[in-house]
Formats: sequence, C-alpha cells, structure tokens
Amino acid sequence: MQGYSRCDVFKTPLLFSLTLIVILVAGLSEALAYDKYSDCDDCHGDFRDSPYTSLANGANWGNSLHDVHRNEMLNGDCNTCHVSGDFDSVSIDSSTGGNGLAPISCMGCHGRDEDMGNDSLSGGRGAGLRQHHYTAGVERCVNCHSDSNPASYTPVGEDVLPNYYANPGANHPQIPKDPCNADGSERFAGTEGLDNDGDGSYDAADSDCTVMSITYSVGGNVSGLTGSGLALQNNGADTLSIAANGSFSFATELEDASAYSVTVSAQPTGQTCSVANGSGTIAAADVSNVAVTCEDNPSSGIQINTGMNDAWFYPETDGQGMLISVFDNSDVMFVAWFTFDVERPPADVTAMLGDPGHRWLTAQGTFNGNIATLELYQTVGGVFDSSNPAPDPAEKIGTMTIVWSSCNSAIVSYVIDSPPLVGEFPIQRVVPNNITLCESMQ
Ligand code: HEC
Ligand code: HEC
Ligand code: HEC
Ligand code: HEC
Ligand SMILES: [Ca+2]
Ligand SMILES: [Ca+2]
Ligand SMILES: [Ca+2]
Repeated sequence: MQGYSRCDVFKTPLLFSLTLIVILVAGLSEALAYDKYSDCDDCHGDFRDSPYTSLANGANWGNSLHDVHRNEMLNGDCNTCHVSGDFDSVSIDSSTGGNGLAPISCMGCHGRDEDMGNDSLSGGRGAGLRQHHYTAGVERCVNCHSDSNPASYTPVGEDVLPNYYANPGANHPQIPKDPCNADGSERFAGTEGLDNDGDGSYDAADSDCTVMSITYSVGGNVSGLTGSGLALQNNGADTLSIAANGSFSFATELEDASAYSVTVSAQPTGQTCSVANGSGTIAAADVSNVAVTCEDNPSSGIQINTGMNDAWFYPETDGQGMLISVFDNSDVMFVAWFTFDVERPPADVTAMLGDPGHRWLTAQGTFNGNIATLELYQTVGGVFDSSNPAPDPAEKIGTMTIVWSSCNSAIVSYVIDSPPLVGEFPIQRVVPNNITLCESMQ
C-alpha cells in the first residue's frame, strides 16, 4: 500500500489492471479446480448460511450445514475438512485430516474408497454422490466426471461403508456408522440418511441393505437300514422319512449359532436305529456328520424259516390241513388249506370225483419274525384236469394270520367276509421230521 501512495499517477490504472487480473485468475482457478465447496455453493448456498434447507428432501435443518457437520457429526474436529490454519477454501477431497481420520475431507462420508479408479478426472470416491445428482436431474457433473452417469459405471452398493464410517475412532462418537442407517446414525437434520450409491434409494429402501440371512443344513448318513418306516426329526420337528441307507438332510436350514438335535421319531419295522453326533450348535457351516445306525431287533422268539415247509394240521379237526411254503428270500408265505364247507351238503348231492363238501382255499402274504400276515382266497368254477371252463379268478374272501411259538406249534386265525366267519385254531406238524431242520435254522 505504501508503494501506491508514492505513485499516485499510476494508482487508478494499476488498481484497474490488478482487479482485472484477480477476476481472471479467480475465474480461471474456479474453472480448473472444481473440487472446492465454492463450486457447490451456487446450488447448496454458503456452508455457513443458517438455516439450511435440504435440496434432497426439503427439510429445514434449523442450523447451517457448517454447524450441523462440525458440531453434531464431528465433535468440532475442524481439520476433518480444513487444512490446518487455513479456513479460506475447503477442498472436497483433501484436508489435514481429523483426529484419526484420513485427510480426505467430505469424501470421508460422501464417498467410498471402493469406487476409486473409475473416473476420467478425479480420484473417484465421489461416484455415488455424482450419480445421486445425475439421478435427481442435476447433470452438470457429467460434463467433467465420466463416472457421473449410471450407464458408464455402477458404484459399489449402499451398504459399503464410507472411509470415516469404518474408522470413527473415540473422538467422534456421533459420526455416522451405518450407510444403511439401521441405527439412525446417518440422520441428523433430514428424515433419512444419504443415498450413498446414488441410485435414488435411501438406506433400508435400497436393496443393497437387505440382509440375506445365511442358513446351514443339518444332515448326515444312515446305515444298516433294512426295515421300512424310519423317520427322523430335528429339534422335535421337520420330520424326514428315510427309505434307504445313504446321506440325508433336513428340509429346514438353521441360522448360525442355532442349536440342532436329531432324534428318531419312528423306528423301522424289525429294527432299532440310534443317533450319534446328533446334537450341537451350528458353527457357520453345514452339519453333515449326524450318524444314524440301524440294527435288527433281537429275535423275540421263533423265526419263520423254510424248515416250516410242508404239512400242518389240528388233530381235533383231523381230515383238514395245511400245506405251507416259505419263500425266505422274499419273506413270502403261501398256504394251501384243505377244508370243507361250513355245512354238509344234503346227502343226495353227489360229486363225480371226491366230496361235494370240499373247499379249496389258499392264502399268501408276507412274514416278519414269527408272524405271517396273509390274504385268503378261494378257487371255484373249474373242472378236473382241464383248463375249460377256466376257474374264476381267485376271489379274496378274507385274511389269515399265523403266529408260531415253536417249530412245532402255531396259532392260525382267520377273518372271512362272507359268510362272516372269525376263528382261530392251533396247528402242529403232521410228521415231525422237519422240526430239527427248523430249529437248526433259528
Ligand atoms: C447444479 C446444482 C448443484 C450443484 C452444483 C451441486 N449440487 Fe448437490 N444437490 C443438488 C440437488 C438438487 C440435490 C438434491 C437431489 C435430490 O435428492 O433430489 C443435491 C444433493 C446433494 C447431497 C445430498 C445427497 C444425498 O444422498 O441425499 C449432497 C451431499 C450434495 N448435494 C453435495 C454436493 C457437493 C459436495 C457439491 C459440489 C461438489 C454439490 N452438491 C454440487 C444440486 C447441486
Ligand atoms: C464438515 C467440514 C467442515 C468442518 C468439520 C469445519 N468446517 Fe469450517 N468450513 C467448511 C466449509 C465447506 C466452509 C466454506 C468454504 C467455502 O465456502 O469456500 C467452511 C468455512 C469456514 C470458515 C470461513 C472461512 C472464510 O474464509 O470465510 C471458518 C472461519 C471456518 N470454516 C472455521 C471452522 C472451524 C473453526 C471449524 C472447527 C471448529 C470448522 N470450520 C470445521 C467445512 C468445515
Ligand atoms: C468443470 C468440470 C467439473 C464439473 C462440472 C464438476 N467437477 Fe467435480 N471435480 C472437478 C475437478 C477438476 C476435480 C478435482 C480432480 C482431482 O484433482 O482429483 C473434481 C473433484 C470432485 C470431487 C472429489 C474427487 C472424487 O474422488 O470424487 C467430487 C466429489 C466432485 N468433483 C463432485 C462433483 C459433483 C457432485 C459435480 C456436479 C454437481 C461435479 N463434481 C462437477 C471438475 C468438475
Ligand atoms: C462425518 C461425515 C460427513 C462429512 C465429513 C461431511 N458430510 Fe455432508 N453430510 C453428512 C451426512 C450424514 C449428511 C446427511 C444428514 C441428514 O440428512 O440429516 C450430510 C449432508 C450434507 C449436505 C446436505 C444435502 C441435502 O441437501 O440434504 C451437504 C450439501 C453436504 N453434506 C456437504 C458436505 C460437504 C461439502 C462436506 C465437506 C466439506 C461434507 N458434507 C462433509 C456427513 C458428512
Ligand atoms: Ca443401491
Ligand atoms: Ca445411506
Ligand atoms: Ca442408494
């Protein structure tokens, strides 16, 4: 200033040219370095104007952008945005750095490190912020930043933490911590937080914030199973029927750290199954080591075998009898029952061959242990040694059960539908020579 007073003659033109240079330089620097807040304030206003009215949702902040940011979010930590000792201009992506915070100014909260390296011009952290402007119809940013247009680049999701959120330290207890804003930490004056990835959806409304719950299966292996009807449960539910040996897995999966407990809810026929490694706590992995082992039940008595083949009768109804055939490889039994009608036919009824009162009944079915469960049939309509006329197809007339108590004794019980006949009688060997064979096979 002293120099100016000494050269009054040149004062006016010099001032004029200095002003011109200042205007030119200011204009030039503004055009070149578009990373200062002064490039944002033509829309967002002076950072210290109070109250600020949100351009995003119209909320009246009741205070300035400056005070809400520095006081409510940052515990007065000036160097988060400022360069130490210089308050004149604030860069959007560089600063001295707050206490324990990286020197990246606004980008610590309004940008994500993961978006870096995709912009034609800048570091790139601000891709989500630029796309939020683009999505809202503010397309100015795309003139300089290629990553402003969603068609050119997709920023990382809403749920990816900005740098400061991940590292708030003890000095900034109010700093936002969750970009999905489930804890409300991103909301100060607005009604929602930030649209961090710029797709127009905020926080929980953004599909990136939908947490898929991870679940784990519970299963294992079944061995030794020969019977049918085995059923397993997990935690007393989710019943799973098992038909064969091999691996199994319950339909309902469980979340990590949940308890599981596998039990047998129905034992298979003739067997008992036990569970090993059946219970525990899911530890971030599928459970596949539950071992179900099945064993045949200890024999409760006599076992039906081929030593029971051939002729059986009830001495008190001598003249009737049964021929029994055991097919032990298929657990099937066939019985031919030689018997009579329930009443004698009149004396004048005669037959060409044999007795008109004879009845031909057969029974067949399966056996398990000492019990045979059979269906009873009668055969009628044929003639001796001829296929013509053919006998009627064997007609099912009821059921028969035979329960053995030794190789020489059993109880036959029957239920005939028509005429309705229910009864039971004991049978024994007609000749005893197969008894030893039957016993040797027990
Ligand atoms: C041409 C005007 C304009 C300029 C320049 C501008 N903004 Fe914006 N900004 C807007 C508008 C309009 C919105 C609200 C968009 C909406 O959500 O509908 C907005 C929204 C925002 C938001 C809120 C984002 C969110 O997730 O809700 C932030 C933060 C922001 N601007 C920061 C900046 C910064 C930093 C700059 C400078 C680099 C800047 N803006 C430059 C117009 C502008
Ligand atoms: C969230 C970032 C942020 C924090 C934190 C912050 N400021 Fe600022 N400050 C700004 C911005 C942006 C401006 C406006 C710069 C512009 O308009 O070019 C500003 C402007 C200023 C100005 C005016 C400078 C001038 O030349 O007009 C002063 C003074 C100031 N801040 C002081 C502080 C102090 C003191 C603290 C700490 C208690 C602080 N600021 C914390 C962002 C911040
Ligand atoms: C006239 C060109 C121009 C326009 C238009 C422009 N910028 Fe920039 N921007 C720059 C320059 C130059 C830089 C600094 C680049 C550097 O040095 O890394 C920058 C840096 C940034 C940064 C920090 C760098 C980063 O990692 O992302 C952000 C954020 C940013 N601009 C946001 C915006 C937004 C938002 C708009 C639109 C509202 C916008 N810019 C419009 C030129 C521009
Ligand atoms: C500590 C994290 C943090 C830092 C650092 C930060 N901001 Fe913000 N800013 C936010 C949060 C969070 C909001 C939203 C608050 C709300 O809606 O209640 C916000 C909102 C804004 C808005 C208002 C948008 C609108 O219209 O709704 C602007 C503008 C803005 N910030 C600019 C800046 C600028 C410029 C800087 C750097 C000088 C900066 N912010 C630094 C977290 C931060
Ligand atoms: Ca998204
Ligand atoms: Ca958010
Ligand atoms: Ca979003």
